[in-house]
Amino acid sequence: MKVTSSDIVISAVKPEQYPETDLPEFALAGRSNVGKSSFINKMLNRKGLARISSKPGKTQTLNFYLINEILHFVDVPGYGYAKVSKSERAAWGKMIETYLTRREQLRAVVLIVDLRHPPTEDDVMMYDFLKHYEIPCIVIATKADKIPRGKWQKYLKVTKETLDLEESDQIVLFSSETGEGKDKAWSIIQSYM
Ligand SMILES: Nc1nc2c(ncn2[C@@H]2O[C@H](COP(=O)(O)OP(=O)(O)OP(=O)(O)O)[C@@H](O)[C@H]2O)c(=O)[nH]1
Ligand SMILES: [Mg+2]
Repeated sequence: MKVTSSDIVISAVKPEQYPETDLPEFALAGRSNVGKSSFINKMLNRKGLARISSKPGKTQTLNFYLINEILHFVDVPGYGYAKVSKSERAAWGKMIETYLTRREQLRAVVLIVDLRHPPTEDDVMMYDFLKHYEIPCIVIATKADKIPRGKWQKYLKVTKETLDLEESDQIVLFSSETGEGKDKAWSIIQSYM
């Protein structure tokens, strides 16, 4: 897809703040610091639209991005960041669960994992959560630029096996540095619109 316009619409923490439209929506889920915001920026050809940080926990709210006036990306705070209190973690869980289970226009979750490492327990839990609620899932294995091309398939296999990925779920090798996988990711997203 050729992105001609993109902008942040709102940072929301509760359903009353979600944009009132029925545009198709795609939420980004993944471990803190895995590269969700970088994925958004690469897909939109925007360097600094979604905030990126070397410190985990940068994204704290549900950030809605309107693209070409026809769809939304929703940047979601990452999970698995150790320096978070129990009560903060519970609040996070409630916010995400409310959004994922109630948002009717949610077409698919883009689950971002790090190609370099097997998916974590939290990644597997998130994948199983999506399966349980029958929310379609697109897996993005990012940071591929950190692995030699000749080893990509080997690492991808570990990712698939650790998640116990279902046949119907697509997986894309991606890099926010090089743009690897960008066209494929867009075409899968469009197939859910
Ligand atoms: N080499 C490389 N680095 C990446 C890639 N994607 C993200 N990074 C780096 O990983 C770090 C975290 O990226 P973010 O996009 O902020 O991660 P996030 O998942 O949004 O993090 P939170 O908002 O904290 O949950 C940054 O230093 C990025 O530059 C990639 O494809 N390749
Ligand atoms: Mg982020």
